[in-house]
Amino acid sequence: EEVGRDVGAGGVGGGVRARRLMANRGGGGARGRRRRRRRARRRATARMRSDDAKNDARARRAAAFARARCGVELHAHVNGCVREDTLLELAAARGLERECERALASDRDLLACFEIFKLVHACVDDAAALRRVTREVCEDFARDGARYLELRTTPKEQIGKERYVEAVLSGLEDACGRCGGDGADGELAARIILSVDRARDDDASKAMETIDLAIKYKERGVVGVDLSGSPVVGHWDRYVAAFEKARAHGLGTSLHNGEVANTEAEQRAFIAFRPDRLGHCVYTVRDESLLRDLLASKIPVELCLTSNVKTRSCAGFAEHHFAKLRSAGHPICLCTDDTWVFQTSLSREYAIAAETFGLTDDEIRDMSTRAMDFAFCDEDVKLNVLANIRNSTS
Ligand code: 6MZ
Repeated sequence: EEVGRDVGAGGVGGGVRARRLMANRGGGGARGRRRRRRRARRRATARMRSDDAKNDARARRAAAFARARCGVELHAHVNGCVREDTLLELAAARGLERECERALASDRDLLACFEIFKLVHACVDDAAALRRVTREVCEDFARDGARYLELRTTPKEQIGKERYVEAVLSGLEDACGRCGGDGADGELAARIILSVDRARDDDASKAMETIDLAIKYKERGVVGVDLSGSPVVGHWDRYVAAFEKARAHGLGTSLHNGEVANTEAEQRAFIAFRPDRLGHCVYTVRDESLLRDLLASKIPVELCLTSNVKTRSCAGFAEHHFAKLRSAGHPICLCTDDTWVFQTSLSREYAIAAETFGLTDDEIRDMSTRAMDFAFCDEDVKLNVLANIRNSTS
């Protein structure tokens, strides 16, 4: 293919450069073409084998992390983590199966993801479905080795915001017991963060309504609030008062930050607000002065490797800002963001970090333990979870 392009560029019949290239790559004519094809096939097979070997090694490592049961997940969106079979079943009942299969097969950048979420929301469109999805997401994280989970989700008018919160909390209780459990039994403890969606909650009063629900349901497992949704719509100004109120009521605050370029002013304002945690910070780390502000702030950052690579915000795992923040000694934690949308899991994210940045199992376990410092739950739950991680096997 490459040769073909060169020949084209050299003119019909091929220029001197093209002929030389052909000779170097196996000569012209039918025999040359066959030879080149064979070589390309051999290269492709070798590449596939090395990818398979890499995937196998990653899968083995992920399985080991899952068995070790030391996972801590602080940044996962309920509907982005829907179980695939469930989504397809809900979609089929709503005549949306084809669209879901297409969405799953599609490659996606960040903005395309928000179209996929619309489809998931069209499938998880009533309280029963939402309760089931929340329960299953908790079960899936537990099976993948999580000891502590903070799930975030956006209360939606479609179901009724308060009914929405009730349904999510019921799903949480179905999976983890009262208020999401306290980890004393060695099982997964889970909590809920309510999200304000920059697109959906398009005025201050809608954001305030979500914050008021978070305050109301604090005793049942809501521990924090988050600002998320498409980063190209909405303004922080609209939400500051709501997030200040949440903080005044003892809720944890987390803001999606720096997911797209050219948002320096907003990123500066986010850091200045001093939330308890920031999500992503992809572009924050690329700007000298913002990076300085971030490092000075010591605000823990929720990092989502696969999400940032799949949405093409980062060129590859090796280029991810995980390395920069870790080497600066900045507080970070590894998260999945959306396990279904990005076809990942917490143990897989740990495996990728281990493989890409050369971390040992112990270093990964330490990171996970450290993440509990940034969790929004009560101290006694933290102590239980830390003891569980300490006592975990392999
Ligand atoms: C910003 C995201 C996101 O709330 O319906 N969400 N917001 N950046 C991301 N990075 C990829 N991934 C998910 O879960 C889906 C919602 O979470 C937010 C979006 O608002 C999306 O609609 P819930 O449970």
